[in-house]
Amino acid sequence: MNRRHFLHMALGSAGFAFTSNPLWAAMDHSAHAGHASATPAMPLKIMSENISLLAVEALPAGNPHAVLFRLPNLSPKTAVVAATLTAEPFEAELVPGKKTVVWAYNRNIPGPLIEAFEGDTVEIRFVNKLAQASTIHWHGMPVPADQDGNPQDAVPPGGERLYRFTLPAGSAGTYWYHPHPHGDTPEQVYRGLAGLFIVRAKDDVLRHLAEQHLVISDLRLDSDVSIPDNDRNDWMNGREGQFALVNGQREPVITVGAVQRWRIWNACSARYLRLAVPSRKIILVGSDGGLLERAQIVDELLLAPGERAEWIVAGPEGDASLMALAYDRSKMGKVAPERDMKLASIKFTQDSVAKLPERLRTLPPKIKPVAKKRVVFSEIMSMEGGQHGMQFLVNGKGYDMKRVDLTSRVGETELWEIVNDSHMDHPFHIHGTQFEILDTTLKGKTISAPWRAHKDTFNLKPYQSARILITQKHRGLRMFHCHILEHEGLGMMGQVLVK
Ligand SMILES: [Cu+2]
Repeated sequence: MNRRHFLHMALGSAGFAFTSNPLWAAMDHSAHAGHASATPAMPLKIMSENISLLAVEALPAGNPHAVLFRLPNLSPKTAVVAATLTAEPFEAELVPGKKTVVWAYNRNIPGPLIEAFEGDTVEIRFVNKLAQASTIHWHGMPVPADQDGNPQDAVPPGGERLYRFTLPAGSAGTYWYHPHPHGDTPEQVYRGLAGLFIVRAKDDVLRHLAEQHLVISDLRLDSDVSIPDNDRNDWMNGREGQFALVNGQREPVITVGAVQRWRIWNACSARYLRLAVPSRKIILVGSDGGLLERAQIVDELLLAPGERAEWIVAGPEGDASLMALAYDRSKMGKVAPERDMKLASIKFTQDSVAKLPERLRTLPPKIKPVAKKRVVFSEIMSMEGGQHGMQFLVNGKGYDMKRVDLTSRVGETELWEIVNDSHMDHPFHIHGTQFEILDTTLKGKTISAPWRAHKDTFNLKPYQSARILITQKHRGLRMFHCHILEHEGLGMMGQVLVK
């Protein structure tokens, strides 16, 4: 925080700059207002210098896979989960013997795991000890709009509020929570604020299996072990640090004896995870919104930022690696070539064989849509005043928290066409409900979804489109946006009012 700078626009040909326009003005932070000048300044915190990154080896690797901290339930009542989440800066020892200031929930990185059953009422007191306004958004969960941490409902520094919601039948799944304030979401997440939420069903057919939880998060550390601000490249492409951690650890060792159920979160700001366990197959049983109808055997699985998956892990005795394989998402500017990254070692200590029921779940039948909507992600590069400029837009507009972009009716099923009219991948996410992908279209070729699933986040390749069925079950205002958090922060977000 002591190295924030505001770049002026004359950046030369080495990189892009951003035009001065109402979008950027809307993103301004009041503390920065004094920087307005004839030379348009970018109203964002930006690193202007080349920082020297900490060597990857400075973080210890090869430790046993850490168990996530579970948030204790303080409620004496049955079917009520009550707890407090406090967001605050604190000094964590990420590198042995050194202190890094992180922002975290209850001093945990990743944040605590909350567990509840369908039918439970959840009461979370949120205490904001940050110097910025913040909210808690319950990513993917069917909670009322006024309990979902909208940017309009920010809790000021030093303030607190209660989030209260009841988990409906059929909502079992693998979720997470993170801040969603206006403009500051990228920074609050990359400094450490994100936690996990599992909703369980009492009749879950896989409930007998032992679980492993793998939260994959991104981290960048300067050579002085501090977390640096975003640079220009981060704002364009989304931030990727030199580390992709699993439960806060570099390359932990996961031991698999008997058959296990893994829940995997992509909690990175922008890093795509093309997950694979080389020479072994993946048994995919769940997505963002709980179990699939049938297990799917795949060689690899792409998890875009915000997406989750459930796997069954079994296999012959031996050693293996969980990899994030190189994935080209068409970043802009001069960027390092994509490369494979090892996330974890896996030790299979016995020859275990997964025996799964043929049907894991029966999803409700598809409902015929009564309305249609179209959402287009786009980027504009301009040469305004001889300067490069870039905007991230939804239906041609940058985010305005006072504007309603679309209107839906509660309980009505709609067909949404989501279009990525840009040259870079963008993951689409919507609040308050989950949807089902019907098909995707790329270069004139339409492909039906390979299996039915409840989703709240999915990736669109450049110029790809998708058709989804979606039903909002609560009234109120909902955001939909790109889940590369820097793009969301720069305006690639819209609002649907559910009446
Ligand atoms: Cu994006």
